[in-house]
Amino acid sequence: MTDLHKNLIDGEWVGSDGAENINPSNINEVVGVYARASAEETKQAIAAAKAAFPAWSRSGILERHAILSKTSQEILARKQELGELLSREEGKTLPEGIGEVTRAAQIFDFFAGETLRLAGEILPSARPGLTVEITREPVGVVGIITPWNFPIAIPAWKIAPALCYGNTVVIKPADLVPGSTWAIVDILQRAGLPKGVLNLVMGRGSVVGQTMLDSPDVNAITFTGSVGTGKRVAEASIKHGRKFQLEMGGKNPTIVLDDADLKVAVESVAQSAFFSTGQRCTASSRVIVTEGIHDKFVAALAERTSGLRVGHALEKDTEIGPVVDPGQLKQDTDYIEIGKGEGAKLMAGGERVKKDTDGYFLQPTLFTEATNSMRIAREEIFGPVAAVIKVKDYEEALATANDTEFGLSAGIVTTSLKYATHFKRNSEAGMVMVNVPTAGVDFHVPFGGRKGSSYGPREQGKYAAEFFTIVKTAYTSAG
Ligand code: UN1
Repeated sequence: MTDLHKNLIDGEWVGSDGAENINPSNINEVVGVYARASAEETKQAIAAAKAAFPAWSRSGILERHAILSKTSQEILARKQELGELLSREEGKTLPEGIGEVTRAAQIFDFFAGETLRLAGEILPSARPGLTVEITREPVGVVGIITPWNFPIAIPAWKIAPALCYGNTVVIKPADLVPGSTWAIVDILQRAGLPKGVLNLVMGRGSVVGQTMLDSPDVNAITFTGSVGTGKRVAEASIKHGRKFQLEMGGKNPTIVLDDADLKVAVESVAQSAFFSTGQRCTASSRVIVTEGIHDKFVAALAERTSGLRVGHALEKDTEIGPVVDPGQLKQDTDYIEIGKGEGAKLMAGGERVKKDTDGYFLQPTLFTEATNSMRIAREEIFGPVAAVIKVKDYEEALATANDTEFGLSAGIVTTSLKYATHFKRNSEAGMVMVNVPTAGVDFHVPFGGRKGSSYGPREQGKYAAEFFTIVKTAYTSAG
């Protein structure tokens, strides 16, 4: 088979059989062929990571710094090419694809820097004459399972800290979009990683993911994806007594208050709800609007929504790329029917779009007259679908925003310092956005949610050390 991208196991590229990676903007185009690992190959990858751990965990910080820094530089130098690859396999627009690649480079750069800032603490002991040292050590073999919606940023924000703190890695990217992860693994390998430190096993969750979950030699698993799979990761990990970190769904609210700047409100909601085709766990799908601004806001947002240009991800004027695959498209269109059936009013979109190429194009879709008890306001759709809920005042808006099983990101658009301040303190989300979209986060600060959205320590920034290291407390008596 030509053009087969293989798995990386113990420093060797292996695999003879593969699956086609299809472009959702044009389903007649094959982006590439990617090997699918067997359970046996996954076990070999885990064994290789285990064998590589003792040496890598003691490797010098300059070696780790050089590899992560070199990786950042190559990703950045190739951002156009890698951005195109990402947009072709996942369907986000080219500027969004290049933006995500840039973010991946920034993440590697950040963790290259963190290798030089590893620190501990020294405290006097409660017992005179003793000292206490608190240090962080790597956890061991880290299993990484990533979703399809951020094919390069999420692998980067899990691989970079794992390696920075001295862990070895087995990564399984989403079966739908293995290309971007393959590219960064190739870059890291050429940047000088010793064999076995980073292993790539592409393929199915039921084979590769399950083998990782069942292995007693995987010491920690970091997962981003659906709630259902997250629960399976949790159950299997508790059974093995391993550390785990989950980033799952969201049903993120944006509150728009009477005193909001209308333009800021419309842009913020359009961007959070529809950009990246709404396929972000940070997307805003519940728009909670107070009654004084409601009609004006809804009219402006409906106009903006209808004007968004849907099309091929690589075309110059496209603002909204295709849905990723037929399964997600069906989920989106099913929820549009559910919304209509529940009595919400379809204000914009709702239909598939025909283009020159055969792709999964769907109009951004806006419902109004929704209530917070409707399924379209409670369940994560993961598509370009948002529902407006009208409320009386800020107090009702806050209660509605918090009335959800999720708690990842929450926004408010207001010019009132009083309400903005109150919302920052009383929102039950892990990330709060004032006059900015709920999606689109910085790379150097903690990321994560509360309630049903997340489990375990935060990702990103220096807070990543919490998951990727284990604390040791050493007592010394001078003699
Ligand atoms: C962002 O909004 O910039 O899967 C990132 C997701 C999140 C990442 C969102 N983990 O959508």
